[in-house]
Amino acid sequence: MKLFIYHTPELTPTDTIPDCAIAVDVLRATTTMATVLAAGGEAIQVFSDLDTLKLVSADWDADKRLRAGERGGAKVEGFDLGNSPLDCTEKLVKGRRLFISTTNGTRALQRIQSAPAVLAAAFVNRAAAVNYLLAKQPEIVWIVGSGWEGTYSLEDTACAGAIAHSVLQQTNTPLDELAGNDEVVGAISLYEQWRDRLVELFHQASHGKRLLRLGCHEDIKYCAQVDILDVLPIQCEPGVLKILG
Ligand code: 3SL
Repeated sequence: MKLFIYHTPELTPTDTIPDCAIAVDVLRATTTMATVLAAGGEAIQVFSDLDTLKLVSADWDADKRLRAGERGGAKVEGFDLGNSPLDCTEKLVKGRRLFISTTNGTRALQRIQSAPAVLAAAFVNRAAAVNYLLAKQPEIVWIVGSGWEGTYSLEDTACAGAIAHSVLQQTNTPLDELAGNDEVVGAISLYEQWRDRLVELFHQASHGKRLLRLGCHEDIKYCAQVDILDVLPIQCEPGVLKILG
């Protein structure tokens, strides 16, 4: 297995596809997706465009769907939800499909959607993503951070590093064999430096600061928990993710 990390969708190559691609948006889209499926959501369907989301979801019974829209960290008017994982209780999401559009996370998923295996990972389900890689042994794996509107995000790179670090430890592979690009080495170092202080790291991050300004302290604490959800959102048709199995 060779791992490649790309900090943003914009930095991801357009001339090849990997065997497996993992989108990471720790704050907060992929954390929310894992949370919804862990709480019994039927599926997640992602959109970069809010109008297309409204159009497609209109074909679903109102009690079988939830519409989540986030822009700039805030809930979009007229949508059922923004992008807080803490709003996604079992009572609300069980049996329903989440139609979601966020500033960056859903764009990252769309950017990699032609890969044969597409996963959504965050710190909350890091182990589930790693277990998938260890079981399936895809040859070329991309981990794509969502960033913020084309720029680097500390929290996504730290999570990519956490995935790479765990694969490295569990396979005893030498770093230079596993690392497909320099970003992997940098991301592992970032994770190692902050692994016991993730909330503090998120407070340093520009998007963490944006969420704090919006009052999302509890979201940040929730998103910093590692390996608390044993679920892996995996794409079953373009733009639609479900739990494997
Ligand atoms: O950028 C995104 O896709 C979102 O995750 C941003 S937010 O955390 O919902 O503000």
